[in-house]
Amino acid sequence: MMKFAAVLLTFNLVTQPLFSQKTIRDESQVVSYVLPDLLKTRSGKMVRTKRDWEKTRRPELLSLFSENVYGKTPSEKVPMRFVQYDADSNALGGQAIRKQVTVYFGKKGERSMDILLYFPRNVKGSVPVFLGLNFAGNQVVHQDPGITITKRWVRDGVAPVIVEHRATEASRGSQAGDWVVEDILARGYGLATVFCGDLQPDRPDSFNEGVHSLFFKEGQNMPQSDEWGAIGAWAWGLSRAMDYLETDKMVDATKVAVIGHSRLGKAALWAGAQDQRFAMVVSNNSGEGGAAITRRKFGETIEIINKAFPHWFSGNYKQFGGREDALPVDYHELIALIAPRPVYIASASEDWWADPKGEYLSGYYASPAYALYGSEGLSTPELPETNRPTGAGKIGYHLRKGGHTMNRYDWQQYLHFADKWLRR
Ligand code: GTR
Repeated sequence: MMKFAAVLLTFNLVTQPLFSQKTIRDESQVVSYVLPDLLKTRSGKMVRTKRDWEKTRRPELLSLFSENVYGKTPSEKVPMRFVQYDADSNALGGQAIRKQVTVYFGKKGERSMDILLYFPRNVKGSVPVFLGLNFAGNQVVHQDPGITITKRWVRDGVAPVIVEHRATEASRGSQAGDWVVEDILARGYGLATVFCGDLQPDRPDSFNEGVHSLFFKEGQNMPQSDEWGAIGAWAWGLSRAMDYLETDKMVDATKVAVIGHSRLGKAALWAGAQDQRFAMVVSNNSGEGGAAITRRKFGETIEIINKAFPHWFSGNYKQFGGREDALPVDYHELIALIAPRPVYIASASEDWWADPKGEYLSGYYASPAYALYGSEGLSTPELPETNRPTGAGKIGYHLRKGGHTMNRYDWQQYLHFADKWLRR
């Protein structure tokens, strides 16, 4: 998923004037910066209690992220209908129960998303569930021939897996390494996943094809500057998937962890920040516009991300390219919006583009919000060594050795963390 960014970066390095800032990939080039004070309201009052936080600062931060970063999520409810079209109580060689559910949105079901669910077969009663969006259709998470292959437009991927933006049979299980379904089930968790392209295809000209159009006023075909972009729509879809999970007796809806990798990690964080029904949030290599502190300007920047992916954020976010210091928030405040719920942030050592240190620091600087609840966050600004998970409290972190991906090592840490916080 780095392809486009890498091309853009090469371009950037060769033709610097395209961007106003030099790309930083060396810690010594990071200049000092001042973060917005997490515990100070816009009117200058200090937040001292969780009541102050919940009544004043948390809503204020949510509005600031909505208006300036991701765009406002519509508050109107759309009619929804859940249709389960598949059930297999003997899936994955007998290890799993599989279900597939279509969620129809709108009076006439104009838009829809498919949820693929796996549950451990040997567990009685409801189970905690990991919920995450995938990049190329539900069939990529496992070879299982029972999964419906998406017919929708897919952004990336090479033949024979994806041909002319359509998924083929060969795409089954093509991202299974990101999901390790059997491991998740063996630990007693369920998994629910949705293709992000069901909500909005990941390209700039697709606002009419996704859920945005359900909320457009007569004659409108683009979001307004303060309205949501694709990340907003993906996050909204996660909340709608949660609406379904609340109705499924096999799910313990009080123990749903929302998870995502990279651009979908940004969506998971934004979903977790807005929707407090998510009991835990996992950000895997979410980088710029996700967990990374943007004022560090390390790797990808606001200017670069808005040029490469103009549809991800609100129109207003474009104003902050090259002007990080003018942004009224930084991303430690996004993490803090998850408090006091457990959050896990993961980076990878070779993923400098996503700024591992900036991702770690957002956890560290979010810690005072956890302290308001008597919960521990991260206690040192020092980035831990590779493959040494850290955080005894409600903020977990690791720097995995390797590149930009989500893999079995990452999942082992998420499952440990979930055992600690969701199983009590
Ligand atoms: C890159 C983008 C990152 C990250 C990544 C991904 O091209 O620059 O912000 O989201 O894509 O989603 O894999």
